[in-house]
Amino acid sequence: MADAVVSLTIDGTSVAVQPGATVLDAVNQLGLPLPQLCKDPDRPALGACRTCLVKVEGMRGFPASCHLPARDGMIVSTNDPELVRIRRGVLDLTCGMATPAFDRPGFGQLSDACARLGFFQRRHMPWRHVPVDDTKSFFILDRDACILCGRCTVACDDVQQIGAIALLGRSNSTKVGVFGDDSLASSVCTSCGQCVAACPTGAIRPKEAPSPFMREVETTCPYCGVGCGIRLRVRADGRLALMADDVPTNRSSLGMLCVKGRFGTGFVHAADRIIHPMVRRDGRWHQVSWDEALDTAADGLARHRGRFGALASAKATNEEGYIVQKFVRAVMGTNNIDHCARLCHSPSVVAMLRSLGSGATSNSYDDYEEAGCLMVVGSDPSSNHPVIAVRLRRAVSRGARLIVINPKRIELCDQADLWLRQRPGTDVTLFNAMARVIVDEGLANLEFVRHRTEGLEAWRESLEPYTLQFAEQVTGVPQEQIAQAARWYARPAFAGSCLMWGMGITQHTNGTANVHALVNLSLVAGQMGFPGSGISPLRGQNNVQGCCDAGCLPAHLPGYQGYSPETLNAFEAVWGIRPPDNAGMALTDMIEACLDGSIRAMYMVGENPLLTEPDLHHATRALSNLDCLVVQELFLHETAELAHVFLPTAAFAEKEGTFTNSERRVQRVRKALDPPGEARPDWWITSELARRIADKLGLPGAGFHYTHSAEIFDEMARLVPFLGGISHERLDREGGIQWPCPTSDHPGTRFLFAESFPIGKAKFVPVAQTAEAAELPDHDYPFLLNTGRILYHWHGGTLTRRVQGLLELAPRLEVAINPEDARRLGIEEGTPIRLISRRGELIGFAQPTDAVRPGEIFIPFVKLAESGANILTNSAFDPFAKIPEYKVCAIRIERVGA
Ligand SMILES: Nc1nc2c(c(=O)[nH]1)N[C@H]1C(S)=C(S)[C@@H](COP(=O)(O)OP(=O)(O)OC[C@H]3O[C@@H](n4cnc5c(=O)[nH]c(N)nc54)[C@H](O)[C@@H]3O)O[C@H]1N2
Ligand SMILES: Nc1nc2c(c(=O)[nH]1)N[C@H]1C(S)=C(S)[C@@H](COP(=O)(O)OP(=O)(O)OC[C@H]3O[C@@H](n4cnc5c(=O)[nH]c(N)nc54)[C@H](O)[C@@H]3O)O[C@H]1N2
Ligand code: SF4
Ligand code: SF4
Ligand SMILES: [Mo]
Repeated sequence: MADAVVSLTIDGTSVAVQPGATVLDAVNQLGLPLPQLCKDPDRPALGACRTCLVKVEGMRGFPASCHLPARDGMIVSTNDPELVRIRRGVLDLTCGMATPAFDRPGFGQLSDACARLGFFQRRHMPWRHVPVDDTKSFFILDRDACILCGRCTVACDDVQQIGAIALLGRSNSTKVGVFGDDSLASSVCTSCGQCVAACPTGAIRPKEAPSPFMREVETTCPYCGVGCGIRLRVRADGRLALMADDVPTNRSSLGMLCVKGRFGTGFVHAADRIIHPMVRRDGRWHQVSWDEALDTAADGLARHRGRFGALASAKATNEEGYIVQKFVRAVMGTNNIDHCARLCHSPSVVAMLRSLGSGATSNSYDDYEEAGCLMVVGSDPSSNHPVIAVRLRRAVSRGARLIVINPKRIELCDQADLWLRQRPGTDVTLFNAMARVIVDEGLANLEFVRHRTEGLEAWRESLEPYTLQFAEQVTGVPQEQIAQAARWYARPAFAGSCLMWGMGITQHTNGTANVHALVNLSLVAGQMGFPGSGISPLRGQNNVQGCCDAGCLPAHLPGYQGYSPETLNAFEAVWGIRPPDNAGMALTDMIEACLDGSIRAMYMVGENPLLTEPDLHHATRALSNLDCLVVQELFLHETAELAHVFLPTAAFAEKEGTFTNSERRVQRVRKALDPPGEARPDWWITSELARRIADKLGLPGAGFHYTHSAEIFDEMARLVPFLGGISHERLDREGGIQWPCPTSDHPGTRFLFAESFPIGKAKFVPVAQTAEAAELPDHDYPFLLNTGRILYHWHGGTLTRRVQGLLELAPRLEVAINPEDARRLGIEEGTPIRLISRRGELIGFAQPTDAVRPGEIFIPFVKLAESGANILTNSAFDPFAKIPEYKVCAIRIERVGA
């Protein structure tokens, strides 16, 4: 409020507000109880409900304060007797249309306002009873309590750009409803709950009443890399309320959430959460003390120092990732440290580090909204980055062109100007051909290419074979579409072009080549380094960006620093121990090393490879071979069942720290609850383990004596230049900050590469189309299997299967199959079918849809039956990034019982 210049008096109290504020803003700043039924705090005023009326000296009548600009020297009253009489009349009429949900404590501004004015008696309206729509799992629509203020429809339409609900009918018969007056469940509603948060009466309200809550804690969503701000509410009984609220001031999410962030945090209270340390002896789990568990783990791991590997967790905080890698390097003497980024964006990191010197998203979500062209490749944001999808929809409604490149029809195709539907595994050809169009048609940004890049000539020669004709043959995409996409991308209608990609690019045996092809394209078009442009490998887990930054990678120390003598010196100076100087094993290599015995002990923090690794029979054989497996987790999941020691950890809502999201924004994670039972934060557990092993082996201690995660952040910020200016204290004061932020007075960085690249000039790297995939359909296994995700589940489902409402929204494994194939095989909607690959089989339920082409099948890899998709997939991997080919393998299909 530093430069507030407008001051006014309300009910005798003076208040200062920013220019542009309304009188209602000033009233709210003073915390006065003025009803404002149709005003969503995050939205412009609708001025529909006429309840926020005020009296202003020298002004006639009683204006609605939500529409009234605050002016210097105004004298305002909210409780003038005549005014109160009129407001009562308005509320009386309003109540005449609705039965406020009085019985929902903590809910309903209308009921609060009525209670203040003594309207309790109007509880039931015998003349009006509309059945409640309870077809969605988390909330209901109870039209008896609706005052037709329209806030929910604005939330659905204008904010989330979904348009599931509208005000239907006219005058007397107007009501909130869905298209065709059907149930909510039949609509396109995604259960994001923006309407629930907006409704002032409780007409749309959560099924589970929030009950009086004791406090609210602002933190960061634990699910995806968008990194939305959420407000957790802690109820009187010490549990989280079912519904979390959004944080309007969060600069990444701008007050939006999806279903998982809003309603999906209940897994922390799951009945089967493990809250005591355990040791497995004679095939049975025994609950033991922390001392015994830690000593047993320390013994087992110390015994195999040198034949040891660790996985960190992209679900845990930056501080916890940093501590795990420090333990592995300083105490276990190895760089065998990795995490799920290997299975995810490792090709992006490998290719971008080589070409540009930075593996991170170059731009910000704000750039997506400013861009003139958006190209979304091998990524399904509506289900996997839902709040980014909102921003893309908003950009389209402002006139940006949207190009979707995906073999599967995804929701965004409905908004797209152009959808290229290539054959899986042919992306190199597609992007090389687009690049050739840009070069041949003179669309290249020569200025950028000349000053900022090198290697153009050799690369240009390598494009020779990729004519449009050749590309059409290989990819199946019509030539004209390839050329059109290239032209739009290189020359957007306004501002710049944003290129974003996901697992459809990376999870292939040619994943690194795919990313190079994309980066080359953006270089030749010069589409980075200015507002509305840039390249984004959309990050998956809530903290996978942070886990990479913190050094949980085998080839890099924290901050992507290599093992040069100078860097090792710097780490030795802080740690007191020199990290080893040779690159360690990647996750996928470690799995193989378990089989050949070169790894005998593993420490696994917050990952579940026995659902998420490819070819699960193979992975199970590997991990069963270990002499010591220590798992640090919330749940006794598939991998933990094989462990020797289980260390129960605190979940995101039970600890302090930071996550870093997909736009490089470091954000605070705050403690709302005490960890249950004996669970402890990951950083505490790893530090204890480190100290015990160092003692046991007589190694120097390396300083694992932390009392708060802020101290760990400070140590990391000392060693990682791009985090140097960030601290918990600063984040608490200013909100999230985007790295690079080298000094404490640096504001953070919205986009990278404005002037230069970390390696000086960016490199064009020629890449050629290789085999489309390691295993393609053949006579025996005629279908191509594509695996991925759905909105309502998280990976194998370890978290989301424990949230009842999410499970209700997606209770069984649906197998997307083209209707033509279904007809030929005599399969109908819901028919149980068996999917069989060379490695395993599982049963799902057919869902005929033209989202997939004939010959292609799509399933999410969540385990909703006896197994998950990875029982089928192939462990063949990309030679550079070591990422498995999750997106392509061959299967055959049988009707169950046939
Ligand atoms: N609801 C939900 N959200 C999530 C997750 C979750 O489990 N559930 N997981 C998070 C994580 S860790 C990640 S990494 C992200 C992943 O987010 P996305 O990258 O969007 O994930 P996927 O659904 O695996 O795959 C994306 C798309 O790749 C397409 N594809 C398949 N083969 C090809 C190909 O050869 N070429 C091209 N161009 N496309 C192809 C598929 O059709 C699919 O639509 O999501 C994050 N968000
Ligand atoms: N077929 C197929 N397989 C895939 C993919 C695909 O597209 N297709 N995608 C791959 C990708 S991109 C990814 S990222 C991987 C994901 O693979 P994983 O990382 O193995 O999957 P998650 O289920 O997210 O595992 C996270 C675990 O962390 C635990 N956890 C949550 N919070 C905390 C915490 O604070 N501390 C600790 N210690 N643990 C915590 C959860 O209980 C959960 O078990 O899957 C990969 N597997
Ligand atoms: S359901 Fe709630 S938000 Fe929607 S129109 Fe009715 S009262 Fe307003
Ligand atoms: S978009 Fe991602 S970060 Fe945002 S609420 Fe949904 S799961 Fe959480
Ligand atoms: Mo991922």
